Amino acid sequence: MAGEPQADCLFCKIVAKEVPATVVRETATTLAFRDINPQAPTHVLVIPKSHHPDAGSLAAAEPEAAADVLREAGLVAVDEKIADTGYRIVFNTGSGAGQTVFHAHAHVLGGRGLNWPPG
Ligand code: DGP
Repeated sequence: MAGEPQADCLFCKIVAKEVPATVVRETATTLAFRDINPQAPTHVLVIPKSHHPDAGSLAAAEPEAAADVLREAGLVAVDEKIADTGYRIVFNTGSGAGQTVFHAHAHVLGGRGLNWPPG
């Protein structure tokens, strides 16, 4: 069923605390933790605790949880002191766009200059 934990999903395992992560924020519906392979001085992933394969399917199935992810991403930026200098929220969607973990997640990136267009 949509939203249910998936046994083969890495981020569901992080939600279940079966795989360790450096958690920086947690709510009833979301978890924010540091990316294992940071691409900027601040690189935090914000995920819904429910399982949806990407941001679009999350927003379609659980719009309130999608809003929770966005709100938490903004609060991560405040906590990390990158809100004033500028930061980026990225949802890679599909393997052609670099998505490697098919559990919806926002990358929150900041602490260095960020070029546009992205690579
Ligand atoms: P994406 O490529 O957009 O699907 O992003 C997946 C991110 O997940 C990538 O930046 C690396 C990160 N990642 C992969 N495995 C782990 C892990 O076991 N722990 C943590 N904290 N991050 C992970």
